[in-house]
Amino acid sequence: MSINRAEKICWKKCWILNYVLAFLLFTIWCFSMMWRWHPVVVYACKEQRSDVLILSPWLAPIVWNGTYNSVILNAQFHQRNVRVGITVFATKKYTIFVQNFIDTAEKYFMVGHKVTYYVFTDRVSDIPAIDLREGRHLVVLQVPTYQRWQDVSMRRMEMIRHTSQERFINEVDYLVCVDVDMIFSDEIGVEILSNLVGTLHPGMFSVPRESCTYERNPQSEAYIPTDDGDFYYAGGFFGGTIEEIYKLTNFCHNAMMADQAKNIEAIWHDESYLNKYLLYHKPTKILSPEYLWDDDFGRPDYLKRRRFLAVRKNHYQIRNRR
Ligand code: 4GW
Ligand code: MN
Repeated sequence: MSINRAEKICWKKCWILNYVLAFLLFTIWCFSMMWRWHPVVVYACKEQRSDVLILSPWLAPIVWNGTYNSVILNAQFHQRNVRVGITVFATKKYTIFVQNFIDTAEKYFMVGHKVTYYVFTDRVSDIPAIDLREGRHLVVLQVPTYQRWQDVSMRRMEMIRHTSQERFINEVDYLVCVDVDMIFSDEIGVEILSNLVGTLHPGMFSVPRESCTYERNPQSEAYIPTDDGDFYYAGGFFGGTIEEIYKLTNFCHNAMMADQAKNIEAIWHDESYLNKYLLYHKPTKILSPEYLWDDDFGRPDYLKRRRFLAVRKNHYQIRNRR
C-alpha cells in the first residue's frame, strides 16, 4: 500500500470518527436538555392543555385544570396572608340555597385561606348558623326586597358597590361575587384571584361573537355592536380586588340607572352590563366554565372538572311571589 493511500484511509477514519463524536455529543446534549426541561414542567404542571385556549389575546390566563400548580400558588398567597371575601345574595325564597352553598364552600372554596362569607338577605332570621373552619367567618347583611326579580338581580351591583367602600376595603383583599343557587363540587382556590376576573359563560362558550347574547340595542348603555366582543362572561361569577370591584359595580349600576331613566332594560340584566364593562376593561384573569357549570350543558370532553355547579331549581316553587 502506498503511503498516499494509507493517509487517505486515515483521513476517512478521522471524518467518520468526527461524525460519530458529533452525533454522540448531540445526543448527550439532547438528553441533558430533556433532563433539565422534563422535571421542571412535570413538577410545575402535571398536565398541559392543548385542547383549549389558555391565554387571551391580551395575555390574561384562562384558568383550566392542568394550567397551574396549587402548591406554588398557595405558598405565594399564604406569604401575602391574603383575605378573600365571597358575596352572595339570598332574598325571598332564595335563602334555602344558603346552607348547601356554605357547607360545600367549606369543603372546597379557598381551603386553608382566610375567607369571609357576606350573605345579603332580606330575611336575616332565615340564615342558619353554620359551623365554619378556622379563619372563616360569616357576615349577614340586611338588604331591601325588590318586587321584580330583575331588580333583585340587578341591584346586587349597587349593594356590592356600597359595601365595597363601607366594609370590604377594610376587611378583605379580593372579592368573589357569585350566585347563591349553586354548590361547590370541586376545589376552587387562589388560582382564581387577580385584579379583575371574569368567568366564561358555560352556554356561550365557543359561540361566535355575533351570536353572543350581548345587548344589541344601540340606545342601551350595555350596547355592544355585532362586530365587537371577545368572550361572553357569566353574571353569576366575577371577582377582583376591592378597588376593581368598586369600579365595575359603579359602572354597571350607573349604566342600569341611565337605562332605567330611558325606560330601557338590557336583555340579560346585570349580565349585559357586566359584559359591556369587561369588554372595555379587560379582565386580568379569565375563569373557564369549570368554575360555573350547569349540567344542562352536558359533559363535554374539555371539561375535566366541575367545580361550581348550578342547582336545579323548581322555578315555579322558588320564584313565585313571597
Ligand atoms: C324569578 O322570580 C326570580 S327570583 C329570579 C331570580 C330571583 C332571585 C334571585 C330571588 O328571588 N332572590 C335572590 O336572592 N336572587 C339572587 O339573584 C340570587 O343570588 C340568585 O342566584 C341571583 C340570580 O338569579 P338566578 O340565580 O335565579 O338567575 P339564573 O337562573 O340566571 O342563574
Ligand atoms: Mn343562578
